[in-house]
Amino acid sequence: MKNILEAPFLIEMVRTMTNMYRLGWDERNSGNISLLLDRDQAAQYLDLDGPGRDIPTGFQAPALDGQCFLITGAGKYFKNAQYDPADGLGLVRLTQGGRNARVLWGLSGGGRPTSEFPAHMMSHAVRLGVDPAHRVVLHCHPTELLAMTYVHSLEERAFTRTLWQMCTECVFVFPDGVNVLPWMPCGTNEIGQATADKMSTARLVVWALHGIYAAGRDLDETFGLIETAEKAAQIYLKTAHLPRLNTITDAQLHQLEQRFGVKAREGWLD
Ligand code: 2HA
Ligand code: ZN
Repeated sequence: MKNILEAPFLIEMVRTMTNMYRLGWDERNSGNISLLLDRDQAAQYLDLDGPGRDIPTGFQAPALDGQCFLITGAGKYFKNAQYDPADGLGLVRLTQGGRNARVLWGLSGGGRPTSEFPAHMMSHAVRLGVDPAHRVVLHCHPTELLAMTYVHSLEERAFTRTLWQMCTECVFVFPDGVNVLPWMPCGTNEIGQATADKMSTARLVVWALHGIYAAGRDLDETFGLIETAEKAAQIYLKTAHLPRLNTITDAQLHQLEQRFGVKAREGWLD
């Protein structure tokens, strides 16, 4: 078996967490990531069918039964992942139709999967139905997007259109737009199901007055979705209190659709 601390998926995960911490998106123990692993790749480092510590999940995810995930640990600080990955992260295999998570590596101090495990697993199941190449769910508290939810309408089309108008790249980075959940208590199966439902039509789901969820095919792409939306929110907040003299028009957004071969969410451009 190869050394898992040298596995590209683990190194990339730790780099992503460190980066997100430095951007101020993951204060204290906030934020969580889960990465669906390719079985053949992960089997180079661990016996995926071997024994492990069993943790009841409190939910079901039959579509993900037997799948292995690299996940962040509940209460762990993104800041510290680089110093002790085996404490802050875990590699788990879902068993019993998702009702159990078997820890095969990591969560070394007796830790548990992220408190947002339900939202992650339910979102993976939905996104895999939309895109078989889907692999990553990522949650964090990006400052500008979070601030925007206090001062902007939470209506999804309006929220998305504002972001699309703030940076030329937005409409082709997230043509499916941004869905928005009203504030709800976090860490529950209810917010997990609500998030997963929203994930059926967009890869970005804002949790009003809390943060954001993103889904994608790899860590870079998923991180980049949030990075791009966060930049747009920053421009919005820098300009919202000033007279708007110029804007990217819907006609120009249609030009971008053609230029980059993407289609904006049906009905969200005039
Ligand atoms: O992991 O961010 O939403 C802590 C959180 C909960
Ligand atoms: Zn959070």
